[in-house]
Amino acid sequence: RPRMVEKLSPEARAAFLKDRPGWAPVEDRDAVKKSFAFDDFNEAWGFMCRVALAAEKADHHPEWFNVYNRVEITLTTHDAGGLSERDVALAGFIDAAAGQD
Ligand code: HBI
Repeated sequence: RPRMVEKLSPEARAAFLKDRPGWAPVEDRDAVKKSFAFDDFNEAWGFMCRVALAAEKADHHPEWFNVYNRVEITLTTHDAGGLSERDVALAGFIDAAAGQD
């Protein structure tokens, strides 16, 4: 059964977008998206492994696309029908895992 979780308030959403450079709202969805480029596929895949383990641990999973050294990640909380604190937390982990902190 999906866990109950609240959507972010407008203020929390604005703070999220201000505090986390590169994450941008997605058209026609209450979601955010960010693109990453690594030196090669090996680096991209290692990044995805780190994120995958954190996602499993948090039971909160990204929507992502990978081609060679590029990874595009969209975050939203399906159980909430939009952005939640889980997305804020995962975005922070993702940025750190990409070496952006
Ligand atoms: N990942 N992005 C995202 N959104 C969710 O609502 C979600 C998830 N991973 C697992 C999960 N929910 C669990 O609540 C399952 O029970 C659905």
